[in-house]
Amino acid sequence: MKISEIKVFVNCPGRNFVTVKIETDNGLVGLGDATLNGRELAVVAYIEKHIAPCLIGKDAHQIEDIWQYLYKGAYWRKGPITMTAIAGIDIALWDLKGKAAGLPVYQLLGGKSRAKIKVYGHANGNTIEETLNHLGQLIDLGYKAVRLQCAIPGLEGTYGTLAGKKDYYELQSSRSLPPEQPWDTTKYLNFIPTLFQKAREKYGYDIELTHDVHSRLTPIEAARLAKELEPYRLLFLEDAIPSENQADFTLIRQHTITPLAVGEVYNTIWDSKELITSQAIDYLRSAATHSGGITSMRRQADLASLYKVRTAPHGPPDISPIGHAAHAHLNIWAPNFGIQEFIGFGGEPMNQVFRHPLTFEAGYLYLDDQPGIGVEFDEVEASRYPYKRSYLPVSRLEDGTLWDW
Ligand code: EZ4
Ligand code: CO
Repeated sequence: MKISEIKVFVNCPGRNFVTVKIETDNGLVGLGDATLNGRELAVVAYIEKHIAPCLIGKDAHQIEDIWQYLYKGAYWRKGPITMTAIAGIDIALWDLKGKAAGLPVYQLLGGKSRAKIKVYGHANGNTIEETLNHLGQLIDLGYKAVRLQCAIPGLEGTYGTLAGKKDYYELQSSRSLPPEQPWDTTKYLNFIPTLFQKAREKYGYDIELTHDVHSRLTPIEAARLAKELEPYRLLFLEDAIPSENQADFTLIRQHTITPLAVGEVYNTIWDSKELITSQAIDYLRSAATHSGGITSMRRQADLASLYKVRTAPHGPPDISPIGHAAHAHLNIWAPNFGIQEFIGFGGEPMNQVFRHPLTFEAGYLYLDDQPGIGVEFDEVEASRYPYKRSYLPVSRLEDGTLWDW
């Protein structure tokens, strides 16, 4: 099964997605997701100009060797552009191997550890009342776990509060430049515990709740928030701090029993190695699409399992249905799977461009048995939705200081 062609598609059927298609001399086709939100075209060039020429003629079955070739062989290891490009290729190769074997990818990983995949949704609002009404709607839909975000009084357009709107939050800007959002840590810290207090008063303790700080606090501020949230028993607090310094999590840990989750911007196992082995975190949120594909995610899950860290892959709408399907295969296999972030694919035209094997029902995702990853990509339909340059917002303090995000 020799690689005969590698094609890269960039489309915007609601969101920008980079889709990798590998063709082989025996007529099979494998699909991978290589979408890096806001920096998509750098990954496209990396694959088209630098990776594709090296892989033509190679045996598509040699997934591990190709992964090592692209990681070690480039000399320039790690980094989001490289690892998203490797991910796109790696996911497509697993898809091919599954199709060649006539088996779903989870079977190649070792089979099912569970029948269905628990997910958490997002409840958002401009006020606590709005957020709690949204939470109520998700509980009615059967969600067992929900992330709560709410606009902070005095801070317009806080992260996550636009999720109900069609364009989520990055494509909201009418200019095609990064939107800017204000930040104030004091206002934030004074407000968030009340959101969770009211949520528990209204809905009790059966529904599991999380919150995403989006890396805006310092370690000691994060420790204070995590401690103040203890009475509300979060499933986890996500991205409490930026994590260039992995040891910072130990400081938070020493102050609180609120479980900690991090990893959506990680691109290799090295980014989380100390966090896992020191048991400073409870959930690892790295994503197949940004973290070197299925080959790398399997390795991360296995390391995490030794230290009682569970997997909770990043599942935003800027990961394509191919990336989500890759997660579903990993999640249904991983003995230490925790929970998957999932807020749906936004209906048409997404579902026409990507036909995927996932069904949401009552708080769980179900994965259909199909060979490979199980996604079909309609190139003709996709070509009707050209790429639109778009950016994530940036965050500034009132005095103009650029802030973490
Ligand atoms: O900001 O996917 O947990 N989810 C998140 C996401 C990320 C975006 C970045 O592209 O934090 O909404
Ligand atoms: Co997040």
